[in-house]
Amino acid sequence: MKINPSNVDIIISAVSKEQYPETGLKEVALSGRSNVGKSSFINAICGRKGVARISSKPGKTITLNFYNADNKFVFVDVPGYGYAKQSKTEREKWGAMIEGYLTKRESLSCVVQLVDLRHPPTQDDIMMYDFLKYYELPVIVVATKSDKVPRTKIQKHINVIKRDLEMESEDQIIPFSSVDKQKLPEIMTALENFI
Ligand SMILES: Nc1nc2c(ncn2[C@@H]2O[C@H](COP(=O)(O)OP(=O)(O)OP(=O)(O)O)[C@@H](O)[C@H]2O)c(=O)[nH]1
Ligand SMILES: [Mg+2]
Repeated sequence: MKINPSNVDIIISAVSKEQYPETGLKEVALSGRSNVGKSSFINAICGRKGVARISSKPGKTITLNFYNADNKFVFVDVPGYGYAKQSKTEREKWGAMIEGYLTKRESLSCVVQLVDLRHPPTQDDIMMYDFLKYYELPVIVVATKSDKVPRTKIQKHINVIKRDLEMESEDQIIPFSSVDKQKLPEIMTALENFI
């Protein structure tokens, strides 16, 4: 699968379910804590720098952003969790929106769960992974910012993430860097299984 960068665009920033677009395409949702690199991942995969907005302030994204990836599938940028400065009301609003989308969306075909390769998963990461597995959603775990980890240590960090998430053997984990994009072919192959 090849994505033509000039055929990638935002469809809508949705604030409610009535606004979710009906494209007839399958959807791939990005989940992960705030600042882990979800928007950068979309830009890297689509080959277009500015298509998904990269937050200068974490926690800024409070909408579900739908991106048409060259009519092959739709990326859904989900607002990040675990942002400390969010109020309780904001967290509740976030929870209702995400839960509704992830559990009821028929066109959703898989979730890319992003975790930071540099650190062990947080409690929120573990909860999110368990939530996705509870709802039997196919998950690809992508460990971001691999350019910040020495090559010889990458496998060790991957093993920690696998262990702490208690990852199911059928789920794939791929280290990735939106800066060097070295593992782009592996990511595309993993996505192809679901679209
Ligand atoms: N070195 C490095 N930095 C990255 C990588 N991916 C993202 N970043 C940086 O991490 C910061 C956050 O990236 P975003 O893509 O905005 O993260 P996000 O998960 O979309 O954040 P929210 O929208 O707030 O949930 C930015 O400064 C990015 O430039 C990566 O692979 N390597
Ligand atoms: Mg973002």
